[in-house]
Amino acid sequence: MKTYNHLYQIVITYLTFLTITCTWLQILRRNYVILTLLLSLNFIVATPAIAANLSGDLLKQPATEITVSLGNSANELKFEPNHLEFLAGKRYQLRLTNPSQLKHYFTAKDFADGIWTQKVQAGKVEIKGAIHELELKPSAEAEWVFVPLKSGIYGLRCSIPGHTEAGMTGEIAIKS
Ligand SMILES: [Cu+2]
Repeated sequence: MKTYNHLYQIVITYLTFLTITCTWLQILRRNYVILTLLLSLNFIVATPAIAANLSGDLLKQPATEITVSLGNSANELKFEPNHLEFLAGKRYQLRLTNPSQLKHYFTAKDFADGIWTQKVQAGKVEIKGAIHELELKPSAEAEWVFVPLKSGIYGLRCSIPGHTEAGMTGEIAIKS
């Protein structure tokens, strides 16, 4: 009877040990999963953060709004204003409007090469990437969000035949 009791105790101890080990394994496994999940989340969060690092601070900057009118309601062939000034490293939102009955272009290729375009928004469409020229139909509007990079004085014109010749030109200065 004593031997039996002893054996019984060994079995109980063994079972208890097994239960504890299993619970620990489960906890460990669960923690491991959580840890992996956290690491994955960290990775997901970190990757776009690195990608946005270059422009991150600039994107937080409130954009300075400037409006340029392409032509006017009297259908005069000119930009209003025809002289624009920007500071390198600042964020701008250039609003382009066309209050005339004619189609116009905002053509400033060298200026466009000297800036970083965040986006161009027109209606419900948002365009990202390099933009060199914008066409605005009568009563159209577009918003150009960018950061000037290269200082200089750049030419602006409307490339509709006859419009540049008629004086639809301007000057854009980027100052450092
Ligand atoms: Cu024009």
